[in-house]
Amino acid sequence: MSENFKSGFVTIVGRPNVGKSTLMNHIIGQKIAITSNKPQTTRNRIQTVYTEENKGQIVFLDTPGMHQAKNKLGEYMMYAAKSTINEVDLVLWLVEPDTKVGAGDKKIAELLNTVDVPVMLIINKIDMADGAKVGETISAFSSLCDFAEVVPVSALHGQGCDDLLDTIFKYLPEGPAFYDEETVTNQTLREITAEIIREKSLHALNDEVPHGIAIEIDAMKEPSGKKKIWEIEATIICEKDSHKGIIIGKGGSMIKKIGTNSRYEIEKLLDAQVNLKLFVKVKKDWRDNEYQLKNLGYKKEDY
Ligand SMILES: Nc1nc2c(ncn2[C@@H]2O[C@H](COP(=O)(O)OP(=O)(O)OP(=O)(O)O)[C@@H](O)[C@H]2O)c(=O)[nH]1
Ligand SMILES: [Mg+2]
Repeated sequence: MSENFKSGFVTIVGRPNVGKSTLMNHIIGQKIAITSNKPQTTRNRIQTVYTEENKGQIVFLDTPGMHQAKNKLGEYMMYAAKSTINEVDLVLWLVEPDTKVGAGDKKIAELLNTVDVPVMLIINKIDMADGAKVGETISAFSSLCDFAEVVPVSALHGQGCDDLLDTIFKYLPEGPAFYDEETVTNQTLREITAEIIREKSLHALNDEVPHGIAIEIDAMKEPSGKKKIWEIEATIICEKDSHKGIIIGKGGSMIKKIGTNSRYEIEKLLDAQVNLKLFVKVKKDWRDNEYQLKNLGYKKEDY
């Protein structure tokens, strides 16, 4: 390890749907966090590790999009995001070029103005805007915080991401790596599997149904002996009887689609064949039930 090796923790915060998870996945070169075009996709704090030989190690924290919580799950998500800002060496605030500074942005700025560590403004999705729009966004947001740096990127296409990494390293202290080079995430295979099924549900379903979904992995058996197939059983939890019907679909068509899309990606993750059985269960208003939330793994104590 080189003498000037740097290491530190970096949180990615911002409003829902601005591309936080996409950016983190792109930087580490693997899909760990699920993404979708629906807001409030990420529900937990997701840690990944980026290591560059002889240069340094960045531990990224992807967080749920900051929004006005409307239920206990929302409160948990806000806690998962907000609590990161006091535990890191650097904060990345991600915004979109077409974002007008709104009440939500002002709230985030207020929060970020309370931290001692440097805050960088990242303008994401520059592939969707011209230079003038990006410039206007920078001016508008610069009045809210005293940013250490401003970096425009496209998380989807990778534009600006090398510059971003170089800039991040400038702000990290010298120190040894926190994790060995092989470590990519703190998420277990079981957790990633559940999230893949939730992502495919988010992609397939519309309106309010996806927001009320959680995934429970009931069984996940590694192949043993001659059998080379993982046996996975999972339950899609929803909060209303009417949602259950929608998730199952006409003649089971919707759940079949979610199952096929999930299996394809879980097989890539596990690099093996998978036999996936999906069930659907209603847990009325689970998003406002402390006990159910904890059972489904949404626990503040984990942070
Ligand atoms: N065109 C374009 N789309 C992007 C870019 N980055 C992300 N997206 C899209 O924006 C949507 C939201 O991306 P996510 O990464 O899920 O956003 P997020 O900020 O993690 O959202 P939450 O988890 O809900 O807070 C997805 O449809 C992405 O494909 C980008 O650089 N360019
Ligand atoms: Mg996300």
